[in-house]
Amino acid sequence: MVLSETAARIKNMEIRGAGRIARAAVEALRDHADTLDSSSLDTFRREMRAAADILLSTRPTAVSLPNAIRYVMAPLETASTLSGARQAIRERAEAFIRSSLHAVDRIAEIGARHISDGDTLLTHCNSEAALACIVEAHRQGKEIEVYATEVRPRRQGLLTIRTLNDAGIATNYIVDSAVRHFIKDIDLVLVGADAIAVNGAVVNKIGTAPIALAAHEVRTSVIVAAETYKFAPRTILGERIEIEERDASEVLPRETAESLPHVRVRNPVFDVTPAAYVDLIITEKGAIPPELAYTIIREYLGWSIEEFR
Ligand code: RUB
Repeated sequence: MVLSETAARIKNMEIRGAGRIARAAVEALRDHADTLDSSSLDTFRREMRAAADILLSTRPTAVSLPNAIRYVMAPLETASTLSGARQAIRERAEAFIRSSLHAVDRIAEIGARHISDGDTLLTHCNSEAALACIVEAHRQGKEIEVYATEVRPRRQGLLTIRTLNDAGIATNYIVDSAVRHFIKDIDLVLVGADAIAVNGAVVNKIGTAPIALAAHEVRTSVIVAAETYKFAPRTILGERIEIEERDASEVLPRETAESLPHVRVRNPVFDVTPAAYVDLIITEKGAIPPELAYTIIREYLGWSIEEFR
């Protein structure tokens, strides 16, 4: 698949979820590097940077995308030959994909430890990392039940209930607004993340923040399953994570919207859950309280405050 096709599929959400987006982008960069017929190293650098920009412009919130691209493109700066640069990009891309898949497996093992026999869980959206924990707990023989939300407007909940059903896990499918009604029956909220700020705030699918608030009210734990490359280094600088707002037609058919000239349909697709409403973040390096987000950025992503000076 050519790079522009991957970019289009990420933009229209055929490829979605922060982890999958990062792996698809990295694969596209690898294949692009392999097929480019550049006349010099400088041209190759320019063409690769232009390709990276196309991928970066697809979805603004999932920080896994710029983190993965930064990792794969780093050898461009240091390579001394065109073939060396191409080779290094290929190696890094493959290493990223391998470690990303391995991270999900590790998160599943660690996350499953936080799920007890008899627990009723609630998950929102469709997170590969969060679902891996749930499926692993079930595989270990823990008797669990799950509430999965619909996730308006794109209904990612349908993907989630398919996975849970296929794993043989007892699942309840509810509309997003039913969360507060059921929250008292929930032992643990388990979700994924598109980005985690240095202050431990978690950016995930719209509706996560009110779920965390409802959980906080009844003292139900909220756990976030997220690979280290979901942590957002630039938040060290105070940079805010952009919240993507998608087309209104995802919420209301265009003709209906056009018949209501005084109505503006808003469609932000992520929200921010403050660290105070998050009990634990499970990464492949271990479980941390949200307050320790900076250590992940420094130790595992290799970004330190000095880099911004
Ligand atoms: C997906 C979403 C997921 C995170 C984590 O939003 O919010 O919870 O991306 O997913 P969208 P994963 O459907 O708009 O991409 O754990 O699979 O990376």
